[in-house]
Amino acid sequence: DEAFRPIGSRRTLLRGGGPLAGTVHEEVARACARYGGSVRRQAAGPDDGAANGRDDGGEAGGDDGGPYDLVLALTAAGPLPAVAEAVLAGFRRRSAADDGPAVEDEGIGEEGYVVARRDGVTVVLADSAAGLLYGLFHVVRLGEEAFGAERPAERHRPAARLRMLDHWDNVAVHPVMGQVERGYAGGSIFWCDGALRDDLTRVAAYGRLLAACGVNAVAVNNVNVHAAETRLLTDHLGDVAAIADRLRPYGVRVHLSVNFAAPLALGGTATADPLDEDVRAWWAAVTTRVYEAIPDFGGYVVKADSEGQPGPHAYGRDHADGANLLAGALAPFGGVVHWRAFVYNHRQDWRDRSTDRARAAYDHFAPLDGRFRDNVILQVKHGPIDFQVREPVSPVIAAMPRTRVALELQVTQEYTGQQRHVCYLAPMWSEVLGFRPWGPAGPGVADIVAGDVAGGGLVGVSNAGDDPYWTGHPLAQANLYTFGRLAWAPSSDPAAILDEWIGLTFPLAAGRDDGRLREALHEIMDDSCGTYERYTAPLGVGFMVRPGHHYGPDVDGYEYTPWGTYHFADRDGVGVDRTRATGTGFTGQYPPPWSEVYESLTRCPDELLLFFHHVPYGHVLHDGSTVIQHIYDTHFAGVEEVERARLRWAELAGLVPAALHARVRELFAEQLRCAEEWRDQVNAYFLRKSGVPDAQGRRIP
Ligand code: GCW
Repeated sequence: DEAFRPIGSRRTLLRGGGPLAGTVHEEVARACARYGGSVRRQAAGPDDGAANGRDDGGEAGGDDGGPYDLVLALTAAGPLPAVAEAVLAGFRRRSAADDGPAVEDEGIGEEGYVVARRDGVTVVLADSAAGLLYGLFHVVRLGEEAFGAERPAERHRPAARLRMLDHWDNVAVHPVMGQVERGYAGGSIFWCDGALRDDLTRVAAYGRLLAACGVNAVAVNNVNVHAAETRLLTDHLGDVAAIADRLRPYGVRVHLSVNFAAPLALGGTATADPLDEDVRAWWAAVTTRVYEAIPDFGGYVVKADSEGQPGPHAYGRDHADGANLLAGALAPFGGVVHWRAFVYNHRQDWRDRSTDRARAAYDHFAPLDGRFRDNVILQVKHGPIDFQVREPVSPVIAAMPRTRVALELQVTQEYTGQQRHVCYLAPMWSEVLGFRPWGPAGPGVADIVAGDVAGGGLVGVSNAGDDPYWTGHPLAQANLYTFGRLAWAPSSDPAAILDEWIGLTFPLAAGRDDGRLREALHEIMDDSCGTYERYTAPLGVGFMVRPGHHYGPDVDGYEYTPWGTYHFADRDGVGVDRTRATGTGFTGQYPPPWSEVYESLTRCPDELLLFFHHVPYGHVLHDGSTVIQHIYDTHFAGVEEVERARLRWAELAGLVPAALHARVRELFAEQLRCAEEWRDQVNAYFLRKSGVPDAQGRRIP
């Protein structure tokens, strides 16, 4: 709320009707009530259902025609104040000149906005009220700067149309996974002990938070759909509708994870076979009722034939048959199916060297390209395994030119410190988004998933819960914020987004302390993901974590299990041979040049060496170090970095609220303990296996 001060202390005119413009009005009015400014609303124009020129303004101010410091206006809201007209005309002239004559009619675009400052007035224009809301948050981000020097009209539009968060929240507490699967921020904001929460205030606040980040869709239950959650589709649909009502004012649509076997499980049909007529009719009828209750419902999310979830394979059908069944039910209403590509054999025999979990998603889905209906979105985890801190980009993303593909990122820190460690994930995400599967001349991942209408967008597994700081670790909020900002503008610089987050989260301190807080937070967070990588699994090896809960080190924890995640360390070397020449052939799932780069021991990037190759401990990396010495050096360095960050944080007492400072201080103590544990286990393990001592003679237990 503090970040609204520059707006709340000024005079605002809002032109535009309808519920979302109402939200903008409430936001500004609330800030004005707090900081002494005024807002006048004129709900006018053909698309807002209000009488032309109707004026309900004046609650907080009562100005009669200005002057205003800020004008927020829908382009269709009838005659605009002169300054807004001038900005609009200027924008149209320039966009015509920039992009060629065809752009003249294009307008500002769905969810987009134009922001400018002219003749001492800050102007935000949008074609839709959602754009107006995002424009308001743009002004909030600018702060005082928004009311300073003149600014030429700038247009902002989201790169991806679908910017969604998946909640792995269970309705009923799961005996193993609890209320939120892989949740590290307390309970669910939606569900508690088997039911919808009575008080949904927090859900509305979440909608507001998401709009500020640019997120516009939320799936409200876990992709592992158990018995209680299956019924959200039918007799508990009212709960979903209640959540949708709270999120709608912030432009956030609700999606639901569904059980593929729901028609069978709920007793509606004798089978869940996707080609069965009764099954088709069941989904059609159920989906019609969903849209009666929630007219702007987003669609279904499905984890099928994966880790024990039911799917089309039981009936001899494939994923396209399964996805198209649900897509058919949703199509009349404009809904989409997010069908997850996270499909692999989790009952593998570790003795079998030919089966490679990394290959699985491509092997299952690439042959189906072209078979999916156009309202199916294939939701692909960013790496071929499972959200490890270092993986190559999934080859599936480049393998499905005739399928809409969404990129799935894990905002919740299952494998990256579980919100007890500081790990700012944006640099990793931005590397993924910038990866060019066909080499420097081809499109990047961001172009594929966010691009035009054919893109499936970005999906993040949410890290938010009912914790007072939303995300357990207060600094983990930056990951939530950045997820939304990168989905909106994938080429943004992670450090610049972090800077925005710092300004919005600590507006007073960030403004008043001469940059001390900003500087320290950048030092602590900018490369924290690199630090995490250094003290955990080296060179692209993954899953050296404690089985089950996945926190802390256990080098051999998954080595002889059915999950298909191995490092194959022995006395001579370490790594997984995924080459075509001598290994599992996974490198062949990439187009050139990467199929060649990854195949080659000399060209493979160091950080992925052990993902693609099994090498001796003495193998020399590009920087001249050996694999074994690299393991020792990075593990010592990673822990030192954590210790430095911890001390840096200690210096910030007084610059941030005391309780927040204490929470992070406690978490740093745990992070340091855990990082030391990682360092010592990994170093000791490889010293014992290899017998090669540390060149620097440091103590390895
Ligand atoms: O990362 C793994 C998690 C599971 C999760 C699964 C998935 C929801 O350990 O908890 O299940 O991925 O993405 O489906």
